[in-house]
Amino acid sequence: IPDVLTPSVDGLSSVVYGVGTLGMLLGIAVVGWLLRDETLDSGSGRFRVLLVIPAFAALSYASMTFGIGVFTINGYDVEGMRYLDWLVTTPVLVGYVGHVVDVDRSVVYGAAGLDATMILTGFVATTTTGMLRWGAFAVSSVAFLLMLYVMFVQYPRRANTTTPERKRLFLRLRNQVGVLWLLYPVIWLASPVGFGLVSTLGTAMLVTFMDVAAKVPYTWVVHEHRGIFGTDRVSN
Ligand code: RET
Repeated sequence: IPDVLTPSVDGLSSVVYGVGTLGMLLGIAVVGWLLRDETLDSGSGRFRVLLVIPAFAALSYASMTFGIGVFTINGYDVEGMRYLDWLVTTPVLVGYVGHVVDVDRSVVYGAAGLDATMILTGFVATTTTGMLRWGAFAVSSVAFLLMLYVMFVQYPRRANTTTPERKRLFLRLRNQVGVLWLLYPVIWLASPVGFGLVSTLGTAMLVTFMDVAAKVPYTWVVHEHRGIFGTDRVSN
């Protein structure tokens, strides 16, 4: 049974995670500052909810900085808080993209469910060995591809509100997810848990960079377009 409660993280990775924590907090601070003069009923209230994404990640990164939730299994260090962060926040990132063009709830939940399946089976791949590991990796990758199919094919087809502004925001967020997220399985394969082409520290740096890049600009982009949620209410 892995010992989850005893802090164990090497010094340099810990520094990288400290930087990740600051990156998430800085992202929140910038949006908070940009919103300083806006009241909650100006349409930005709806948008503010998204700040839970970098906020949850900041907590997760702070934990990892101190080695909390890090356990060693099959000889690899696994950050439990990272998977918890991904499990909670990535379905929100994916679901919100559909919400922007007012896609029916069932489709949004379908995409979010595929995303959660991808993260859970990815966690299984990370913490097991042999056939189970590669089977779980394959299932996770298939869930990822299906999720991209929903975002790229079903979301546009099922959009109920496609004003030009909504469409523009939709495309920016969706394409960001479609491009950036493909690197995660590549990094996993290159990391010590995969083929060991990149060190533990290198993996920590790459994933930290990716996590900040996937979360902080996302909230900035939505912030820029927050006007679409003013008078024009989303019905679903
Ligand atoms: C894993 C390994 C198994 C195969 C696949 C993966 C995909 C992970 C992804 C993670 C995205 C995380 C984000 C975090 C934001 O902060 C689990 C690495 C497909 C796509 C966007």
